[in-house]
Amino acid sequence: MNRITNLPSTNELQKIDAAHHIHPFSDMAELNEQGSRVIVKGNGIYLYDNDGAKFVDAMSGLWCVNIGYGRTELADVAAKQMKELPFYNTFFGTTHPPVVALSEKIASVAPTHLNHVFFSSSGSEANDTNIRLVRHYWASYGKPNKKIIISRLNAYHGSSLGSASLGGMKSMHSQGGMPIPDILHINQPYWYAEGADISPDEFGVLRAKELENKILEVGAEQIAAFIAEPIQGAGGVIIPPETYWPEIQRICSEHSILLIADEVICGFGRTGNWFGSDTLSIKPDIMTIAKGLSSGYQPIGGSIVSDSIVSVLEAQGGEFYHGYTYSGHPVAAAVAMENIRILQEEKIIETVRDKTAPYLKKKWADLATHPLVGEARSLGMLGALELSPAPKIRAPFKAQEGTIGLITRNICIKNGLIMRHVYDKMIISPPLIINEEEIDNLVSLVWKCLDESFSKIEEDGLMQIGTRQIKY
Ligand code: PXG
Repeated sequence: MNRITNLPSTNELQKIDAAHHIHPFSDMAELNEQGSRVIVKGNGIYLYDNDGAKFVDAMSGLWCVNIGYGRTELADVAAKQMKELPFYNTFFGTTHPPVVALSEKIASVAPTHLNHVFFSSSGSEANDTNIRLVRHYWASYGKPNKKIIISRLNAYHGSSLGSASLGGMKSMHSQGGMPIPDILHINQPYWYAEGADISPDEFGVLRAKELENKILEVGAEQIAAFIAEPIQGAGGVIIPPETYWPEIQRICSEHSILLIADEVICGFGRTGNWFGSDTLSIKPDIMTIAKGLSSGYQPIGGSIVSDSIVSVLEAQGGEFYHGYTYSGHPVAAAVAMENIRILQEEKIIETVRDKTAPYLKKKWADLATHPLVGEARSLGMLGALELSPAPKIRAPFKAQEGTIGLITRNICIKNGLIMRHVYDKMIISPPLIINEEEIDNLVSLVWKCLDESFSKIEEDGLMQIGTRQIKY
């Protein structure tokens, strides 16, 4: 391999990393034993490690580098802003031009009734804001008992105490005393694994009705909001049946429950429109944003809030005792603004909607004919493959859930493809700038990796059918 930097050797970096760096979501002993992958450079849809190996980044970093790597315009804007005004806060009656411009810009691309932005530095913080905001809203409205937030099992809303409580990952709840009080969970609209013999459409309605049943059980007078990702990302790119969202929308309106669409992954073009809510015809009261807002070039997130919520808060008066030092950080705001300029001027979202997403959809759907694939689904620039030893009957493997996914993931890395596994699902979320030729290359790499994985699984005697245990 040809090294492309003058950095210390990979081995040295790994040693120092192991000695001093605690990684997110990692088994420390195992990782330190293996050594971390050292990524040093990115360009377009490609990443390079410290030894010069090149990877197709089919995950856009962590679902965020929507405009791809290497856009120096964003670096220039950041440098300019740092020289001009590297920081000032937005507390105590102050503002600054980058946050003014970005707020207006976000309001202009968001659904027409969402015109107010509360900024954070991440999706987790934004969802923490949402918990406090919806409770504060109902208290201001004269209904202080409306405090409960309903979410879904296998949702991901972040890693802070509040946002991870909203999330429905049982493994996360098992550490650190979660969920916090007044958060309830219903089942997810995951037809492939949980829909048994009923049709996706019937299943979508049934799963949405769980929200209504929960509201009737607990009492709408106690419930503040329902939160959901339009399409679940970290849970495994779970695309709900078409019947699901209209029914959820009806239930929220009829029972006066606020609807929070967590657009951290779906927002800023991922589904072929500005927001997943546009693609799926959802009308949320609040949208959570982060990731694609700056294409990951700066940490920035926020909550886009409806006119009607803001008018109640204004009418009530008084302070919302909430804010982060970096709410509306000028450098992050300027970079986000530049990212949106690029999305707009280069018509990146239109290209996804009209050209590359339909192209990916066709190519991705062909993968369902592979003998290891039980379902190949995609929407916009999101895709998932359900691995199965008996695809026709959507059977799970006998091996512990995640074993086959991990084997396949490691084969992908070996072949220069960064594709994630969520248990035995393989998922992609490539940069929105991926072109048709790159999609061809990505999908043929996926075929190759699936073939290798198939052989390895057979060789290891793992092609055995098991019974489904749902894990989050
Ligand atoms: N909501 C959604 C829908 C997300 O996907 C967050 C909130 C939290 O955002 P921050 O910026 O606080 O991380 C996310 C983040 C994974 C993975 O393994 C996914 C996320 C983060 C880390 C790992 O797929 N999504």
